[in-house]
Amino acid sequence: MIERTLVLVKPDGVQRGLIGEVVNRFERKGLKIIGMKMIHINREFAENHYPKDMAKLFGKKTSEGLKEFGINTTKSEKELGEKTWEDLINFITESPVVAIVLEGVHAVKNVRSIVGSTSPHEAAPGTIRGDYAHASMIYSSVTGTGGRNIVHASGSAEDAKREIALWFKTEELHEYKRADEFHTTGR
Ligand code: FUP
Repeated sequence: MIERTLVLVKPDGVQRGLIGEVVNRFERKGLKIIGMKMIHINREFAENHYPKDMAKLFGKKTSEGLKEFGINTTKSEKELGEKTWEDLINFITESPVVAIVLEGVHAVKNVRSIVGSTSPHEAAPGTIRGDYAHASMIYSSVTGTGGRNIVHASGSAEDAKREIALWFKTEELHEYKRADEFHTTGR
């Protein structure tokens, strides 16, 4: 049940000086930081992190969002999805990000709870996205600004494995004992 998961402090989080705030939320939960670095990724790297087939999902979501707000478009779902994906790639490569690997019991689920819903306007207060952002994903699609939601967190243990292997070499991940480990896990 001990899992590893990847978190990114995205360009908006880094530019807003929120690195410490983000890191603190995971540290105080008792999750162990086993890898951390700042990196300015290029387009090729970004396309590996956010594979282009995500555009399909974005197309559906964007099209539904436009309908919800009564915005007419001549673009197809495919075009809308590809544009949203393109905006996301431009955003994630605009300045450095901080990549973090966290380890702990059910780390994937714990981290997703702390991060909050993808679209900041739906993220609960108390979560990172709920406390520090408010613009929606549909707003970012309409304005072409990229989804500025401060952090990325792996969606599943399987995604986490793939993402950690992309961002970190084995020797960049560290083993050590946290002083409070016995108290947070009983071991
Ligand atoms: P999440 O798992 O919370 O990161 O969300 P998704 O995998 O659905 O989306 C990945 C990233 O794409 C999000 F962080 C933000 C961005 N996104 C958009 O920019 N527009 C959208 O309509 C949906 C997602």
